[in-house]
Parts: sequence; structure tokens; C-alpha cells
Amino acid sequence: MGQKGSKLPEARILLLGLDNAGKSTLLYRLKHNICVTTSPTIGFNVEMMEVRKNSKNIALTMWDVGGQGPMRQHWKSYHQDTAAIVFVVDSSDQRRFNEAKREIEMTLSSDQLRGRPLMVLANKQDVDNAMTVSEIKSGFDLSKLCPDRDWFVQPCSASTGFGVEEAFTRVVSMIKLNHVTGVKGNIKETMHYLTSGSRY
Ligand code: G3D
Ligand code: MG
Repeated sequence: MGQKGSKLPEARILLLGLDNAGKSTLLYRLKHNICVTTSPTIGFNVEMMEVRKNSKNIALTMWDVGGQGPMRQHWKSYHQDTAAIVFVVDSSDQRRFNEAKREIEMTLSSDQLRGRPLMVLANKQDVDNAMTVSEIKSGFDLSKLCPDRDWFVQPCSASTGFGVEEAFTRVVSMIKLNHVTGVKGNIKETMHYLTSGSRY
């Protein structure tokens, strides 16, 4: 259904994190409850799910935008319609933790994302010696970094499915209805806007 327009109000979720964190695996796990073999995301993946919040149906659109440089500029202008940020961390990769920290700090400094709830997914918990939730929480210094937003760190494994549904149930509960946008152009139009914008 990913490409079809929706008549429902839309809650846009930005799926962020370093390359290889597990964003695409997570998206497919959540949408189809399967583990797929992913390849590095060029451009973006998007999936839509209908969810119920406060007895209203809303379309949750999850945008996995890949990590490539030129697109990032355009995503900034798109932040204002974001209802929640999901930041995926590869908990098994201590070497890149500081890089992930810089990335999350940069994301959270965006004016347009002010007050938007943050879900940090401590992914790859199936790997031996993966960093724990409390290590990630204190490593990112989240209580200091998020004085004015709801945040939560959820352990999960996109490969096995552990923690994935819980994470997104919580994301839906964290979304504020005033960040749910009205019926907008469909996903195809949004993609067109983004890809044509990236040419300049
Ligand atoms: P990205 O979209 O954030 O760049 P991907 O990341 O979803 O493409 O995943 C990158 C690699 O991590 C993939 O392995 C994928 O199978 C693996 N991965 C994702 N989630 C998990 C997890 O929870 N546990 C484990 N053990 N691996 C995970 P490959 O080998 O295909 O590159
Ligand atoms: Mg990807």
C-alpha cells in the first residue's frame, strides 16, 4: 500500500540513525513481520500503517531516508511536519557510538523538531555484548539532551522482532495529536517534491 494516497490524517515518523543501524530491517519487520535481506538504502524507503489513537484512525507514515549527504538538506525543510523521531542505534557497534551521538545531537538541535517525541531504539540486542539501554541512555546523555520532549529508549532486535511492536505502540502513544497533520498530498507527491528538490 506504500505508494497509495491516504484519506486519513497523517502522523509522520522520521526513522533516523547511522547507516547499518538497522532502519530498513526494522521497517520491514514492523510492516510485514518478516526479516528481509536489506541493501544500503539509496534514496528512501517509506511505509504506511493505519493506527488508532484516541479513537481516531491515523495514517502512520514511516520515512527511512538513508544517510546520503545531498538529501539531508531537503529533509530539514520537511522536519516541521514530523510527529515523532525514531533514532535507531546499532548497540553492537561501540566503535561508531560517538558518531551516532553527534548525529542525534544534530537532529535534536533542529528548530522544526522542537518538542517532538523521541524514541531511541537500542537495536541488535541479539548480539553478544550489545550495549544496554542504560549505557546508551547515559552515553547519549539523554536527560540533558531532551529537556523539552518526551523520550524513551527501547531495547530491540529488528532481526528477531524482539521489542519492535512494543516500541511502535509506545511511539503512537507519545505522538501529540496537534502534530498530526491534516490530509496531505500522498506519499508519491511527497517523494516527488523531495527528489526534485534534491537536484538543486
Ligand atoms: P540501515 O537501513 O540502518 O542502513 P539495515 O540498516 O537495515 O540495512 O541493516 C544493516 C545490517 O544490520 C544488515 O546486515 C541487517 O541484517 C543487520 N541488522 C539489522 N538489525 C539487526 C538486529 O537486530 N540484529 C542483528 N544481528 N543484525 C541486524 P547485513 O549483513 O545484511 O549488512
Ligand atoms: Mg537502509
